[in-house]
Amino acid sequence: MKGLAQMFKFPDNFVWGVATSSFQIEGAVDVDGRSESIWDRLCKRPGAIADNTNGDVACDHYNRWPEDVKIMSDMGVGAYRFSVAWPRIIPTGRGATNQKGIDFYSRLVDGLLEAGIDPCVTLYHWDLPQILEDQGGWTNRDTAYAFADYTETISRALGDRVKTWVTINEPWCISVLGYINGEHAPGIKNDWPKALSAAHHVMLGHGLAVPIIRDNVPDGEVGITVNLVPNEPASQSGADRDACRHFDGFFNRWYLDPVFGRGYPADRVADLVKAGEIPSSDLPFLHKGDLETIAADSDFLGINYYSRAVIRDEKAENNDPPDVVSTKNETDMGWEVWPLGLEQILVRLKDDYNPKAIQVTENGCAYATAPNADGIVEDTERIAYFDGHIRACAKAIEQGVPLTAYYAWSLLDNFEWAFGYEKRFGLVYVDYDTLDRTPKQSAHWYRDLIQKGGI
Ligand code: IFM
Repeated sequence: MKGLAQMFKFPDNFVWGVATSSFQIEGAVDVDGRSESIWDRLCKRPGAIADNTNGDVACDHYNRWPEDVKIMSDMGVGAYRFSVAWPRIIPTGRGATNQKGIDFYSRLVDGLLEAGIDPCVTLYHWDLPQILEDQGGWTNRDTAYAFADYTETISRALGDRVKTWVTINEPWCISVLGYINGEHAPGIKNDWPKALSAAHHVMLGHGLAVPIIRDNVPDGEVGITVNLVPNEPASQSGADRDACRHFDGFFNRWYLDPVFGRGYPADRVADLVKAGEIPSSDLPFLHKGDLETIAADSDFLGINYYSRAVIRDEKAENNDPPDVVSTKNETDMGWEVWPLGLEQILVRLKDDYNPKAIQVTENGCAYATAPNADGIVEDTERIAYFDGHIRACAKAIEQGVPLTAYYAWSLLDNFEWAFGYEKRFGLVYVDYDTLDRTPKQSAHWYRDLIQKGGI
């Protein structure tokens, strides 16, 4: 691998962006016809959110979006990835469109384009209308078709101006955090049949959405975003290597393989049966033709990268001593800072799956830095994190990875799901009492990098 002693210049058309999602920043949960989402409901469950907060106000982006667009424009970003809240567009989940919801995103899109920022829309970033959850949510196959209808509506409304579309954000989180550890909505625990059927219907929704976007946005591009965790065994023992294979099947291949036309990984299905999580290798949710639908020809693969995993089989007796250990350099999430993992996963995607293009749709870190007495937010750890990971992108491009975009997570400090507002991922500090925004030093650093187009 070559070093990067001199400045690495990214391709001229490389997209530098920032990302957010609707529930995490918008607030205004009960205005202009928006209905309840599964996250509004989960926030009401005692103990579900670490700081007992909710998304009622969040960053008040619903009202303050012009200020946020101005901040992005000052930062010089080329693109803004945001998600559309399904409960604003079709409050009943399936059926009548709420024009006021469409109008909000339409104004935002126009504001972005006027500022020279390309919108990138994520259709589903976890805020399912609660009314659909009451009918089984993603465990109900009908939800995939409801998602297709919603895709039709919103891509017709915005497709003349929005050219980049992400169907689903992070199916692993929807499935495992929603139905196994229960920290995410709908907050169900240890139910593998539900987790797998929800994952399948989410992926089916992706496959159904792709041709709809193609029809409504012929000059657009569409893909799914998966969160990937590169992994390596703590030692070369059979036990650690097998645990690593298991982890990779569970985290990465379960989503990548079907999207790339390979179906669900057989070894992972066998693991689930062996562990008694599902009764047999028959996957009852899998209908004829589904795998073809899920493997819809996309324009890019979106990946979200935060950290790696070092895998140890803790149950193995007389296991080899570990020769790989995680470093203690961790963010406030307790996630190891490991830029090499981003380079490795990008190269692996090229080698194993050969996507037409890859976009890093999220990468970022939580650190609690607040403004100092002079009002400056000196978030040097965040700068170091971004620097390391953008260098990793550069090295991947040098190795032939078709990486076309990088979106920093996140534009603003925001609602970090089950952690509430305690974890701050923003390039911009948000004072949750006043809702004032203060760009952190990392925002200035990112602006300079974008201006230079290299690192
Ligand atoms: O905040 C989340 C985002 O919603 C999805 N990807 C990971 C981020 C950090 O946890």
